[in-house]
Amino acid sequence: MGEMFRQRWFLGALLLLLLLVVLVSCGRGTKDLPEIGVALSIEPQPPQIGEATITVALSDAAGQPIGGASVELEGNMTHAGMVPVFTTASEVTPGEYRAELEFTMGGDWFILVRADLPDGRSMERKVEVPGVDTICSETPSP
Ligand SMILES: [Cu+2]
Repeated sequence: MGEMFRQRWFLGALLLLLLLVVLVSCGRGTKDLPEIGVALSIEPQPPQIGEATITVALSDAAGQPIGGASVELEGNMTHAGMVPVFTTASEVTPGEYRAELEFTMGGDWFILVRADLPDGRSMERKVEVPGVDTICSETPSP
C-alpha cells in the first residue's frame, strides 16, 4: 500500500518534470533581443488586402547591419479563427531581408519577425501593422 503510493507519487513527479522540460524548450528561442534593431517596411503603403512586400532590416547594438541571418515572418491577427500567414524572407542586401506576405483580410495585423542570428542567438519581435485596408474601402468587420 505505502509502496504503491510512493511509486505513483514518483511517476507523477516525473511527469510534471517532463512537462516542465517540454514547456521550457518550447519557449526557448522565441524571446526578444531588445538591442537588435528590427525595421520593417511594407509595400504598398498604406498596407492593403493582398500580396505585400515586407522588407526587414536587422541591425546590431552598434547600428551595423546583421547579414547571414535566417528570417521568418508570421502575419497574424488577434481575433478568434484567424489563420496565420507564414513566409520565409531571403537576404537581398547584407542585413536586408525580403518576403512576400499576403494580407488575407482587412483590419489590424501584427507581424512576428523570427530571426536566427549568425551568432547563434534567436529572437522574435512583434511589429504592429494596424489598419490593413480593404481595396474598396469597406469598414473592416469586428
Ligand atoms: Cu483576421
